[in-house]
Amino acid sequence: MAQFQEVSKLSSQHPKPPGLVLQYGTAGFRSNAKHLDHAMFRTGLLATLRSKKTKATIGVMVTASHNPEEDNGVKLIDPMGNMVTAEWEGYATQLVNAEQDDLLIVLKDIIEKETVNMSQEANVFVGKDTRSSSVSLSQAVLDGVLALSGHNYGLVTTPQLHYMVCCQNTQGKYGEPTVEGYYRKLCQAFIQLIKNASNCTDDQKHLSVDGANGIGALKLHEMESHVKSELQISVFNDGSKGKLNYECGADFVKMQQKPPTGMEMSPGERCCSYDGDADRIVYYYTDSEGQFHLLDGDKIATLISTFLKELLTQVGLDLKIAVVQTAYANGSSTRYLEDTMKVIVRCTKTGVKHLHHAAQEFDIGVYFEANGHGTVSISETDPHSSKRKRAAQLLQNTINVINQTVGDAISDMLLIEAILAIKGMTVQQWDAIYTDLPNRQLKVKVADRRVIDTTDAERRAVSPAGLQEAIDSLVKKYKLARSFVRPSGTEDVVRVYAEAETQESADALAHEVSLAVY
Ligand code: NG1
Ligand code: ZN
Repeated sequence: MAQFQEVSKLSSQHPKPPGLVLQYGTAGFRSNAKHLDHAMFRTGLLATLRSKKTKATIGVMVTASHNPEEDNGVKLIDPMGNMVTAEWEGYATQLVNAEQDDLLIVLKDIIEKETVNMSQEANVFVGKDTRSSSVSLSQAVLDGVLALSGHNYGLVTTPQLHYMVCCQNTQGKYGEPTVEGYYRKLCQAFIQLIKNASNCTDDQKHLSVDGANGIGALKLHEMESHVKSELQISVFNDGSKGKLNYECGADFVKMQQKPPTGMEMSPGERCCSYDGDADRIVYYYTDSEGQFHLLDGDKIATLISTFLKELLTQVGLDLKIAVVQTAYANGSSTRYLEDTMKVIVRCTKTGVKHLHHAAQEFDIGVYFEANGHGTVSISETDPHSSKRKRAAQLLQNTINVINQTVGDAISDMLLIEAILAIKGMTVQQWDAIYTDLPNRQLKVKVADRRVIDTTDAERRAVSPAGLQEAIDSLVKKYKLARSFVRPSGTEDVVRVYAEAETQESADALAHEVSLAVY
């Protein structure tokens, strides 16, 4: 077939380095950008097949999120704006790792297994972040999208592409599939929400944002006019000087537990950081003693779920709400949510697709990874079926400000800003809801990270033999301690997490556990 000849011809322009093996991990393929040209081309091919199979628009986002500028990556977005299924992740790995001569065989195999109708039209949305390598790599994806119906959105945040794919596949029900439509929907809802805030001072309307020198900074500038004077944003690390994710961004701030470089902060001032593709956000401030305070994904989930729970009581609809976390959630947050707030808390494996899935089991599922990646999923509900008009309108606007397809720094930021304003809450008061247990995360390089296998939402190791017992006996030495290890899905490392009553104990425990991993 002519189609396959075209694949052969184009794939020779995107040859696979012999022997190179890549894995479709937690967030798609991710590696040094030098190794990814063939993976991009082939992901483009697979996206076309997925689109034909689902008879819907599929997204392909070129980004390596919070990784260094030298890296890049690619992931597929399914019709409703969520992550692609596990089966198709498997196909992606097979297709990308097929040696050059076997490419057509593997491709035809997938077509046969999935009974893809090759005469069906395909539609693929492609987006990229601001990395220098994203230009040629997204071109490689487009080469792979054989059907010329592909739509190249150019520079967008990851969650914007998820949003637009969902809008396209719901015939506009979720919104208009354009970046402009995205700003309009979210910002209009934000403006409506903020009307419920009385006595908001200009100081409270100001927010400093660290754009991680990435796409988020660019998009914030585009959004500014839509929020008018209701939110005054100062953008730092906007890409004009610094390097992407270098000593800045949400991952740096969360891992280092200190402010990003390139940011001017005065004591008590509310600040936040995005990551390189703007799907994560963390907040922070320094107090008058110069002490740094981080408000991570767990604090964000707490704020949002508290607000929603109160709102549901006001609306008077019987809806079930839950918070979904991972093993990385701070123990204090879980305790507060379960014991004080009395909401259902679920723990899943790392990776937003797992959280998203668990959240969908509830009418309202607030899900956040501790690193600030998360959003709220809301089942088909009609707030206006409530007789309490004002509360119903508040809930409707809250729903509209949320990007339900995936974690989204811009949408989360607008929601958090609105909640703080409505509740008349300062960042210090928000921080004081509960006190984080001191914690430490470490990375350990091992010969083969796959020897570590885990269970119980990654909280316990089942192999290698003896490792969990070793961790258990180390944990026993410290008060309020907890620790676990798991292989990373995005880097060639094993991650170690420890928390305890004091920072010294958390540091010591993390160190001791990392020695046990060798
Ligand atoms: P891995 O490398 O599998 O730990 C990291 C984050 C995830 C998720 C993905 C995708 C941690 C501990 N892990 O995954 O939460 O965000 O990257 O970006 O933060
Ligand atoms: Zn990201």
